[in-house]
Amino acid sequence: MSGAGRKTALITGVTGQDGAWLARLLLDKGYTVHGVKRRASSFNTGRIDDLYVDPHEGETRFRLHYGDMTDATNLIRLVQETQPDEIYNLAAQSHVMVSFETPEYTANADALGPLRLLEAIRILKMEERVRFYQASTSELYGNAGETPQTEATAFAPRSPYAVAKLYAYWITVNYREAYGLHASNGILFNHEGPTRGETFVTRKITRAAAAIAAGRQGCLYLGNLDARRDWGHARDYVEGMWRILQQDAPGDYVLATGETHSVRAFAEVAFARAGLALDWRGRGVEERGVCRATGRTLVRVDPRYFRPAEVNALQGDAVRAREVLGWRPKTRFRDLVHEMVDADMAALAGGATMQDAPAFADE
Ligand code: NDP
Ligand code: GDR
Repeated sequence: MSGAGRKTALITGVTGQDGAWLARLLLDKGYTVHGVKRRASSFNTGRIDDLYVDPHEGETRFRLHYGDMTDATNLIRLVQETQPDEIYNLAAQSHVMVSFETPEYTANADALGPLRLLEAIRILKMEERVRFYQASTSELYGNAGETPQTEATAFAPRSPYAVAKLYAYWITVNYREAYGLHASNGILFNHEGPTRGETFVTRKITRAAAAIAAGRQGCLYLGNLDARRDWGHARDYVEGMWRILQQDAPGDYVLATGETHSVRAFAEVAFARAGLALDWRGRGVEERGVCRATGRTLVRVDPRYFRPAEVNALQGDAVRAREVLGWRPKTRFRDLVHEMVDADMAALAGGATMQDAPAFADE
């Protein structure tokens, strides 16, 4: 622990959706937080700018460091310099569709990245001191034979992303068993919110609903409307991550809402919130969402968004997290969708432009 009994956390992926929520949570709990960010040619700290205090202007418990999951020496130095009590490994190439286009890079960052961090802990002889959290995922289950999925459900990954995360899951378990590390996996089902990346389906839909309602966009193109996911709120899930590392014993936990909804249902709720009632006509590739009021087609299916191998449906059972961690998600599906649409409508009303996420950035 650092000064005044304060705990120190190192968060990789701090500029991402979850990293920003987690940094906020840990700062509120009195932690000193070190975040790892990547060098980029333009600003990439939009989600955490409000947490940043210029070190020239005063004391801060939040510090940023350059780093990359593909750079082992950098990670070793960061662990050594920051001397964390807790490491949250959230950094990853996290887009499933993109992983089909960049499989080798995804494996490097998402599979070998966690290994590099675990090795850093060993090399620095910090096994006794550090607790390690690995951002594992419901994508590990693929098209699981069992519903709902629990910690005991067999893994059957369906993308280069999920295969890389499978390695990360097991190397975390292995370092726990082999070296006695306090290393845990959170097997998190999809979690979203107003700061969700714009190319994941939920945010793509809520941005489009807001933009179409404001007359700034004509139509939304989507892929598989029948895919089903267990969608929760990121704010609730980072609380679960923290609770996992507060346990005396390390372990692996599912975090999920227990509810599943289709992409189509998500779009209906989102468009309705923006004042646009969707009706579906046709099937398969022809399928389209027609606005009941105007008869205009607002959603079309574009096969380019179909995945080479799809995960059809996910639904988690977080009974272990409930019983051991006392964790429950607080946000219901409809409230989540409404919060996201409201935030996107407010952003547009406040002068945001569609150029904030260019059209070619949709996966
Ligand atoms: P995001 O895509 O929003 O954030 C990913 C973060 O990782 C960003 O900060 C990104 O930096 C960083 N990053 C990517 N590649 C590297 C690299 N090579 N080196 C260093 N940093 C890198 O993801 P989420 O916040 O949604 O998810 C957090 C973690 O949880 C990820 O590991 C994801 O796979 C996993 N997960 C997410 C779920 C979800 O529903 N959100 C569910 C289950 C697991 P930059 O900002 O520069 O791109
Ligand atoms: P997912 O999230 O793959 O579950 O991974 P995503 O929102 O990308 O896809 C969810 C489902 O929606 C279908 N879909 C579309 N997806 C996108 N992105 N764009 C579309 O136009 C579209 N149309 C339909 C997909 O086929 C899929 O079935 C997320 C990420 O956060 C991972 O990092 C994390 O591990 C898992 O959630 C749990």
